[in-house]
Amino acid sequence: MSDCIFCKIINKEIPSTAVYEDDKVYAFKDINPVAPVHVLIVPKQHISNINEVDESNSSYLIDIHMAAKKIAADLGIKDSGFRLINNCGADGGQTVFHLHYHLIGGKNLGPNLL
Ligand code: IU
Repeated sequence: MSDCIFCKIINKEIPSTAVYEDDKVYAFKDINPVAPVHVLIVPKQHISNINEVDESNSSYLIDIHMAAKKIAADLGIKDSGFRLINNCGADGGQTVFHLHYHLIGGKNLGPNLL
């Protein structure tokens, strides 16, 4: 999608710090990290959010989870643990409307989600 900032990041029109890439998924460091590890994992196909996931594109959800596992291992947080978060829609706190999962870790995040 031409006016989507994450599509521009995926297409390298806007720079980012890549952490992982394959033919389906791109992952890069969040510009405003909330923990020592804060990576965004996005499908290369533009999907606005979970509300747009259907039978035709749901395999991206597996691709994203598999990428998260690889990235966590590569960054040394697989065994200590991490959090994978998706914000969906306005009340969910979504600010960029290209499906993305926050992979957060590198410290003890505690039991609370908020
Ligand atoms: P949210 O789930 O839509 O709220 O998260 C959007 C994230 O995208 C947020 O953590 C931003 O810091 C991050 N981000 C980024 O890494 N690079 C950008 O160019 C923009 C947002 I715009």
